[in-house]
Amino acid sequence: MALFSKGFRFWKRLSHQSNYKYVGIQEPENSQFWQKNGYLYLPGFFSEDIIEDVNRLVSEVWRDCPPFVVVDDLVTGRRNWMSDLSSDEKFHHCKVNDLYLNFKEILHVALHETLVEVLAKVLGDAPVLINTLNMEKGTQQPYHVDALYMTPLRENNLAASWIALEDAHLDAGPLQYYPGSHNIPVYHFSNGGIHFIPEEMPQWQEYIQSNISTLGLTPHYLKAKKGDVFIWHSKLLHGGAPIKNQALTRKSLVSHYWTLEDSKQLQCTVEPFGKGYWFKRNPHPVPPANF
Ligand SMILES: O=C(O)CCC(=O)C(=O)O
Repeated sequence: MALFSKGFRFWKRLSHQSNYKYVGIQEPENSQFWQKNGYLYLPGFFSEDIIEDVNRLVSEVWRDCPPFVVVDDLVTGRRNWMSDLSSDEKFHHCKVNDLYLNFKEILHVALHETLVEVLAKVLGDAPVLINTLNMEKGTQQPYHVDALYMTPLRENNLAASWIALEDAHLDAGPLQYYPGSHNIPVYHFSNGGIHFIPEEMPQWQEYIQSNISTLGLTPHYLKAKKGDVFIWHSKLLHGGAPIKNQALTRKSLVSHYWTLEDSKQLQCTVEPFGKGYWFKRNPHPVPPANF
């Protein structure tokens, strides 16, 4: 599929259209970049003001702990309502889930007009925002591919955007990724599907590791600046590097997108926002306290 049929002209057009400071991506010959590497890096995409709107919102959410916000506590490994966290737990590393369901500030960035155009090019269809995650610190998440967990109807019909809400120091557990790993043929679990089966993850890891060695792929670490955007493919191997300096934060917003066609086929309720869409659904269920 010719993803970027108009090549560099497309990017120039985008940079003129954007309301935000936009300084282009990678190299002019980037028409093949996505297919070869499985990611795009868009430095200086969002202005300070826009990012500060998001940071202000996140601070207010942590101050007010609205009853509908769900967090994943990366210390206890539990999913919880933010309003049920103890005062100690509020200091844990947490992923704040799906602020997009309630806050326009998140939709404004995750479905920003220019970002939607880039996502539509890489997905070959209008993007549907299916979740968002706000992080204060590095996740230290093991290497994985998103297609394992947010499994799209068709294996390539998922993409993610990562927005730096502050400068990301390399000691703060930066995003790590293997360029080109999205070209590793998808792994099929014992039921024939590509959605993960927890007991079979050691075999998946072995499979990925052996392909990485065969292809000679090497990890890269994202030293992002505030306002930069990084977009990755459903099968790009990525995770959060270990945090070397625990005093450092690494504020970021991660968003995942399916395609409009797949979302309709899956009978998701989708709402338009500009030229993109978002999946209107309930927050993730929270297990009972002693579960
Ligand atoms: O920000 C990170 O450290 C990793 C995020 C991630 O892997 C994801 O949301 O899929």
